[in-house]
Amino acid sequence: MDVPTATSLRDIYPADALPVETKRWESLLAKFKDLYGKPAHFFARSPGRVNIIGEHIDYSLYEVLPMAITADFIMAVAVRPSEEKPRIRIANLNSEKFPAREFEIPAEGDIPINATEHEWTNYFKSGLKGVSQLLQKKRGKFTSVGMDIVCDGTVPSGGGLSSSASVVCTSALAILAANGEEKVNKKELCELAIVSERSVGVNSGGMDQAASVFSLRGSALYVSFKPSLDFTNIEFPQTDPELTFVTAQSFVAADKHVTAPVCYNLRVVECTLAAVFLAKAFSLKKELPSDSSPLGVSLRGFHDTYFEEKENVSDNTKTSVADFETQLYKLIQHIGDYLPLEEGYSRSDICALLGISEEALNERYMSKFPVRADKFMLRQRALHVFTEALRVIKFRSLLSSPPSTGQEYLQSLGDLMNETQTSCREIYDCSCPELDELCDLARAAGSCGSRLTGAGWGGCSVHLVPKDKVEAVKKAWEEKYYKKHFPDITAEKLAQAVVVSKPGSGSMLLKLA
Ligand code: NG1
Ligand code: MG
Repeated sequence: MDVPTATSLRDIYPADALPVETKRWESLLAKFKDLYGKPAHFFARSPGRVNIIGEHIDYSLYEVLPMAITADFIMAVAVRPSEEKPRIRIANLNSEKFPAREFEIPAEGDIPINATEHEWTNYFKSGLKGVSQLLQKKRGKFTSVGMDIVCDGTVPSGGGLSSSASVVCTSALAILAANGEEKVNKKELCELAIVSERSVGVNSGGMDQAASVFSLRGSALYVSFKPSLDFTNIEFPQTDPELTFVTAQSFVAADKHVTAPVCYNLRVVECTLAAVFLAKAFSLKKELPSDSSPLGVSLRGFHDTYFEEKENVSDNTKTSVADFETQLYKLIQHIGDYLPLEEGYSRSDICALLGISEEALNERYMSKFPVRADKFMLRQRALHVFTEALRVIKFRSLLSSPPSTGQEYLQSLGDLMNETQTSCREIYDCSCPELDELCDLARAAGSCGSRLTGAGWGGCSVHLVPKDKVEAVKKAWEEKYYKKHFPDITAEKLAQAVVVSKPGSGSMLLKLA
C-alpha cells in the first residue's frame, strides 16, 4: 500500500480543524515564496500520535495500539535538480526556536549526525540517512538532488506525542519524493523511519513511526512487529455516551537525550537481558532468533522459542488469540520462579548465568547505546511486558467486538488503561508524581481510564472520558493541577495543555493546485 497523495486539505484534516489549518498552510506557502522567491513543488506531512495502550512493549516486539492525532509536521519542498554539490536549505515557520540551516549532502548521503547536540535538523538528517541507504540498495548508487524546504510542526516537542517521529517520517517521505520515488510504499517508509530515528540517540521501538505512517482518520491502529511490521486499522465503535480520548500535558519535560542512559535505553537493555536470561534459565536449546528489535533479540523472540520447544508450536504468529493469551499467562506465572530477585540483578549475577565476561556483556548490549545502572530489574520489566501484551490483546478484542455499547463498556476499556498506569508506575518505573496526579484527578472527575502515554517520566497522559464528562475533567485539571503547579500559566498555554484527540490520518504527500 502506497502513501496517498492528497489534493486538498480536506483529504487530511477533519472539518473542524480546517479553518486553522488553512491559515497555517497559507503561512507556509507565503514563507516559502518569501525565502526562496519561487513556489514550492510539493508537500509532505506526517502526524504525531497518542498511544492508547501497549506501553514500552514495541521494542520487545509485542503488538501495540496507538492512533495518529491531528497535530502534525508539514513540509513545503522545491527541488534543485542539477546541482554539482547538492545542498539542503531548510527553514521553519518558528524560526526563533528552530533556526534556518544550510548544508551540503555528502556523497552517498552519509551525513554525520551529532546525537549529543540538541539540533532540530538532526531529525531531518536521520531521514536523509535512511533514504540514502534505501535508495543505494535499490539503485546501486544514490546521489540526492538539492532541496529548498520550509516546515512547521504543531506536535509539541518533548511532550510525549512523538513530534520526533512526525519530523523523521515527513522528512524521509519528502526526500524520497524529491528523488523521484513518487510511489512510496507505507511499510518501506515506516521501516526506514524506525531505523533512522535511532541515529538520533534513542534506541527506540517502532510504534511512533507506525502510527505516523499507517493511521487512518477515525480509526485506532493495531501494529504488529512479528513476523514482520504490519498493521490493521480498527474503527472505534459507536457508544453511548460517546467515547473520547483526551490528552493532558504534565509539562514535566522528558528530555530523552539527557535521560536515555538511565531511562529509555536502560529499559531496552533490561528487556533484552530479561529475554536472554530467561532463555538460559529455561535451558532452551535453540539460540534466540535475531530480529528487528533494537538489540537484535527480544522477549517476544524468547516467548516464541519457548513455546516452540516446550509445546511444539512451530509458527507462533499463527496461534489463535485465545491460545496466545494462555501462553502469556503461563509466562507470567513462571516469572516468579525463574526471575526471582525483587532487588534486581547485577552485571555479575547476569554474567554468571550466561557464562560470559562482564566485558562481553557490556560490549554486546551496552556499547552502542550506553546505559548507567548497577542493578537491572529483569523480573519487574518482564512482568510489565507480558501483562501489557495481554492488555493490548484484550483491548483490541473489546474494540473489534464490543459486548455492549454503554457506560460499562467504556469502563471495561478504561480498566485496562488504568491497569497499564499501575504497571508503568509500580513495576516499569516510568511514571512520575505529576502524571500520577493528572490520572487521579481525571478519574475522580469521571474518566474511565487514565494513564501516561509515550515513554513517560513526564510528557503526556491519555484519558478515556465519556463525552459528557470531558468538561468536568478539564475543570479539575485546570483548578487542581495547572493553576496549582503553574500559577502564572497563560490561557494560551492552558488551551494547548489539554486536547480532545480525534484519531487523525497518517503520512501523505500533497500536490496543491
Ligand atoms: P516517545 O518518547 O513518546 O516518543 C517512546 C518510543 C516508542 C515507545 C514508547 C513507549 C521513541 C522514538 N519512541 O515514545 O517506540 O517505545 O516510548 O511505549 O523513542
Ligand atoms: Mg519521540
